[in-house]
Amino acid sequence: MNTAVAIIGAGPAGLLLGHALHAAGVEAVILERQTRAHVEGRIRAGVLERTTTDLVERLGLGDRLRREGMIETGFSLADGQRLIRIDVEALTGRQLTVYGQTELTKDLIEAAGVRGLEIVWEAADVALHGLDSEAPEVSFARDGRPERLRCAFVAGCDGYHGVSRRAVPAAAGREYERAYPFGWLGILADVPPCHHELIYSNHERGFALASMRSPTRSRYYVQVPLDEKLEDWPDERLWDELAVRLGPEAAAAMTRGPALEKSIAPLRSFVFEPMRFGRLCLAGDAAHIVPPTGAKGLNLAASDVAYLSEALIAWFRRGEGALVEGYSERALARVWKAARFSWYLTNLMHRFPGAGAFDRAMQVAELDYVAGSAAMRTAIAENYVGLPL
Ligand code: RFL
Ligand code: PHB
Repeated sequence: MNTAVAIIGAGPAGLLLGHALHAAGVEAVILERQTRAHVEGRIRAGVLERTTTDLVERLGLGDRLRREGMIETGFSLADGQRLIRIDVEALTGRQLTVYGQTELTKDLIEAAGVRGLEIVWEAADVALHGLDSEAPEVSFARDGRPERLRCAFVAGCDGYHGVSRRAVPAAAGREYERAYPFGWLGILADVPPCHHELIYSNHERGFALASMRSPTRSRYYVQVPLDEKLEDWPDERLWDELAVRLGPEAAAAMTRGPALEKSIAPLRSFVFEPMRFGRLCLAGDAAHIVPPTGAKGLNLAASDVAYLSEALIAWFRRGEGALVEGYSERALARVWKAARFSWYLTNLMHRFPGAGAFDRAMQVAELDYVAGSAAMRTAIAENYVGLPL
C-alpha cells in the first residue's frame, strides 16, 4: 500500500489529522490497533476549547457538536468555604463547550466512512522504518498477514503508550516528566449534573471535580492514592465522598445513580522534545501528557493537529518545507504553556501526601488571591479557555 501520510492511532489526534488532510486532498491512511467498538467506548475528556470546536467546524464535522454540545461560560474553584467563580466569558470574551470525547470520536469515525478516509482497525504489530530517509514505511499485520504502508510522512498519533515516540533514537529526543502521587477515580452516571457549571474543589479530604456530559449525564472525579483499588469504591461510597468534598450546596443538588463507568487514572505531566524526527511528526498524547486538571489533553491534540495539518498541506500542495521544519517548535510553544497551566491548577487544587502547614497556607493564600483579584481570574480564564493558536 502507498499513501502520502501514514497516521498511527485513531484517537482524536489521528482522526482530526486524517480529516484535515483528506479535506485538503492529501492522501492519508489511519492504522489503529484497537477495534472500532473499543475506541468508541472509551470514556475520556469532556471540555472543548474554542480552538478545538473551530477546527471541527472548519472541517465540516460539527453538526452534532453544535446541536448537543453545552456552552459553558465559566466554572468554579471551591476552597471548602465558598465557590470562586471564574467568569470565563466576561474575562476573555470566549466560551467553552461540554461535549464528550467519546461523542466527538464517534462523529469523526462515522464521517471517515462517509468521506472515504481509510481507517485500518486492529492493525497489529505496527513498526516504523526509515524515518530519517525520504521514504519511510510502516509495517503491520492485518488479520494475521504482514503488510507494509509506504508513505512520505508518518504522523505518530498513537497516544502515550504508542510505538511512534519510542521509534525516535534516544540521542535524538528528551523527556521531561512529573508523576503526581495520586490519581483520579472517575464515575459516569445518567443523572443530571449537580451544578450547571464545572466545580473543581480543594477539600481537606482531597480534590473533587463535578463535571458533566449532557443535561442528563454527569461525570465526577475524586483524588485517590495511587494504590487505591476500584473494588473498594462501591457507588455509594463514591457518592458519599463526592457529597463531602464538593460541599453542602452541591451535595444537596446531587442526584445519585448507578455507575455506567468507573475507573482510576494516574496523573502525569510529560513532554517529549522535539515533536519531529526526520519524517516522523508526533501529535497529541504521543508527545505530551498533562494532568486532567486543566482539561487540556484533548485540546492540545487538536492544536497540534491544526499546526501539523497546515504544515503537511503546505508540503504536499505547495512544495513548501518551512512549516514542517518549524512544526515542533511551534507546537511545543503552546504545549509548554498548557503543561504549565495544568501543573499549576493541579498543585493549587490537590492535597499532596506529605505536604506541610506551609504548603497548605500557600494554597489558601493563592485561592484567596484568586477570589479577590480580577487580574488573577483573567489569567486563569484565558488559560482555561485556551491560548490562541
Ligand atoms: P489517544 O486518545 O490515546 O489515542 C491514541 C490512539 O492510538 C492507538 N494506538 C495504536 N494504534 C496503532 N498501533 C499502536 N501501536 C498503537 N498504540 C496506541 C490507541 O488505541 C488510540 O486509539 O491519544 P490522542 O489522539 O493524542 O488524544 C489525546 C486525548 O485522548 C487525551 O489527551 C484526553 O483524553 C485527556 N483528557 C482530557 N483532555 C481534555 O482536553 N479535556 C478533558 O476534560 C480531559 N479529561 C482526559 C480527561 C483523559 C483522561 N484519561 C482517562 C487519561 C479525563 C481522563 C480521565
Ligand atoms: C471531564 O468531564 O471528564 C473533565 C472535565 C474537566 C477536567 C477533566 C475532566 O478538567
